[in-house]
Amino acid sequence: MSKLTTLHEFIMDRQADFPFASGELSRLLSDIAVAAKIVSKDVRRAGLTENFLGNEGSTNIQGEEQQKLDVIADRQFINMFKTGGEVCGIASEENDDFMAFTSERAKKGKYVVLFDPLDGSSNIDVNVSIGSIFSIYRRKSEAGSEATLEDMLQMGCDQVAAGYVLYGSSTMLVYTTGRGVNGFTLDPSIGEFCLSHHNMKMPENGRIYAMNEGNINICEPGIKKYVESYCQQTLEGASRPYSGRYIGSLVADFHRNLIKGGIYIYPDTTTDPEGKLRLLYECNPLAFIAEQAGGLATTGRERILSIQPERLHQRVPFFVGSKTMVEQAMSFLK
Ligand code: FBP
Repeated sequence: MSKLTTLHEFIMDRQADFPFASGELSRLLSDIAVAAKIVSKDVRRAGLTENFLGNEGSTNIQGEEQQKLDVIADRQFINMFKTGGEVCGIASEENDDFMAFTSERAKKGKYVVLFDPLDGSSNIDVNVSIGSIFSIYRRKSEAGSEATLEDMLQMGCDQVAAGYVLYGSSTMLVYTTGRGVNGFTLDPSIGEFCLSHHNMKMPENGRIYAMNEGNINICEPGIKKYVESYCQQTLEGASRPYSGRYIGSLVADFHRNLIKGGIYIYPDTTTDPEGKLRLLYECNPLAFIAEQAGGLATTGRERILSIQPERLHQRVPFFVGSKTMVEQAMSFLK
């Protein structure tokens, strides 16, 4: 039987990859794993626990109804970051403004974290896979001072680490520090994330496309043409038509395509001219993972990781997945 490698062991082993590492990033990644275990417990018991399902009765800055579990997960992660000592500030989907932590210890923290505590929240009450997404940067402001907006609005290519947690048939944590992508499955019997997917590579091509086709008539003609005359076209020996698979949970759709090959598209539409998904805590972290696994992530026209953010909750069109498929889809927009 092969030796189980826990996430903690893996992080400590990989610390040697960073000559000047002082352990803070390792501790921060371990903190994220602990918060993920707590959220996983809450998600898996949601149907049994009073007050875990349904709306919170408030809306976030995006005008979306907050689910109770959105707020619970948000609090778990914020509490972990606030008390860990490595993080000086955060921004999350559920909070209008960024938070600069004010304790002397936190102000010395080297990192900022931007995160979506529970992605795909419209699927919580119907027991469909959901996820958490995180993006980590080194602060730009002086250590010891309070975190600033400038610390939050950094380009995706400057991320030091990013990842997601998938609450699916099992709970998985997938992350990168810029040296490849690795996946860990939570073994509830020992309460540990264990290495299950080493050095993940996204297949260069695939035959799965994921898009909310309910929007097909409100997105630009190039996308309609790509879906109808390319993805859905029957062509002998060309592994088409593709299979349409849309879970409506970004993390779940992304994870499937990471393993099997495929493309996920959430374009800009006449109703959402900027697109729906948020650059800082949905698109940048998944783009970092996609590129590290050999895939591509663009707006349909430009590389996601090269966009200079201007606002915390900025939205962008999102085309992510297997390299050949994203290039193909982009060719229809030219
Ligand atoms: P949040 O749930 O975090 O707001 O995420 C956005 C999201 O739910 C993605 O997970 C998903 O891919 C997409 O929106 C679904 O949007 P739509 O319902 O318009 O297809």
